[in-house]
Amino acid sequence: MIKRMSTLGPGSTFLLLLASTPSLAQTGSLTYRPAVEPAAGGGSTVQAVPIPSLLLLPLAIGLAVLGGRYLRRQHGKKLHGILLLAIGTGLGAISSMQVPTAIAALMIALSQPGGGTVDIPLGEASYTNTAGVALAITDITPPPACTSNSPANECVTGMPLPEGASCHTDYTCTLPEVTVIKQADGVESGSPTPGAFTLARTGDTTNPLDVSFTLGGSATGITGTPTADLTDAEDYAVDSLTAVTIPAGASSVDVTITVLDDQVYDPSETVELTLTASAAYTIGAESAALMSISSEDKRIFVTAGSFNGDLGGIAGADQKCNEDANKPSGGVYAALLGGADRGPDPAVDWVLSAGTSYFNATEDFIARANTVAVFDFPLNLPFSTSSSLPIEIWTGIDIVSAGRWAVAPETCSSWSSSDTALEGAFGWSDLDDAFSIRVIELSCNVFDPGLYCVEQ
Ligand SMILES: [Ca+2]
Ligand SMILES: [Ca+2]
Ligand SMILES: [Ca+2]
Repeated sequence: MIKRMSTLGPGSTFLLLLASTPSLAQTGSLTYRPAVEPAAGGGSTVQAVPIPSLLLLPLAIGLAVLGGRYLRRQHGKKLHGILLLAIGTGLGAISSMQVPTAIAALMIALSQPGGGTVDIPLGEASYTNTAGVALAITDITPPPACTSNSPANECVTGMPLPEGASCHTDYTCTLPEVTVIKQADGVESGSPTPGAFTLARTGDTTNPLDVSFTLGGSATGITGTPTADLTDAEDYAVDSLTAVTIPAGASSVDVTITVLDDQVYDPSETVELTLTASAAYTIGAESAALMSISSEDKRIFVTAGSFNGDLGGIAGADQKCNEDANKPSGGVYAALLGGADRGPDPAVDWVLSAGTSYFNATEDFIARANTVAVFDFPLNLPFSTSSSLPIEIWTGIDIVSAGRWAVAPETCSSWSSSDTALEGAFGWSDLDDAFSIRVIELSCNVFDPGLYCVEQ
């Protein structure tokens, strides 16, 4: 019987091709070098490796055919024929039982006489010294996060491997499981608050792990530098729209959603991160996460209706706003008025909010309220550019100084009187300077001013 493999058969060539095919899964490595001369009296004996069962199959067929021919010859030696047929059939049976095992194990040749390194794949593998010289294994690096199943004749560091000898590895690995959660929502404002997703993995952290994803939701992300005038398609910046690497030594990584402060009316948008499948990991139950990007975007419109100074008080003015034909759909509105129970300084039931961006009825940017919740001038756009809407607007506001507003003395008795002897302060809606809030006063019986209505 052949005790050691001296050459590799045709079936082995096929298996070696498999072994050299790049694998998506993780691998370890086996390093070998020429063996040093064993010390006198030393040197261990390596167990002979049985001929691989794959090689038994052609041998069995050959013997069986030969046996058959003997039997067919009239003058043939029947005993020889029967013996050969029986041996061939027996080997064939053994071979067929062992073939699945043989195919399951990858066969890897250690073919470099000067030494080298080969991959250790997952599952079973055998390594055969085909270098023509005695070898020794100098290093075994298992595939990360894998457990050895301790096969017979396992390859170990320091093991001598005489010419033709083989050893084996068998590793079982568990793929990491990746999940995603929302860490924080984003807020668009003068000083935007970034949002974040956290992607986490289970298991070994020796190596970095590339994780793929898609970003959806109503908000639109960009990489790189945003344009100067941010468009509706530039809601946030992110390092990559498709992937992130969990670094070596870390079990999680954050994907930061850097909210961009635009002048686009987009009061509430969403970002959804969905994990994408990979051969390098499995995806856990938390496979997607949803983030909101809230913004302080609000609208201001000029009423289609026009009124004298008796608005029914502040509450009546608010009601006129919410019932007005020019009110955009959605939202609750309050009248921008100074009165006995509404004003900017001190803030009493004040309708503007510091840092909030305001947009007109067609969602064009008017201005951002400053830190004391009033507007600096000039505005980006007047409150109204429509000639069909009232130009004069009741306000009851004084511009005390730049950036500081107060309730004017003229408020038509806090907007409850149309007495011709009383007056109300007003502004012009088609101007972008301080006159948009305060020009002079009108008698309270004048009936054609409108109102500024602010979304709350
Ligand atoms: Ca957008
Ligand atoms: Ca936006
Ligand atoms: Ca916005």
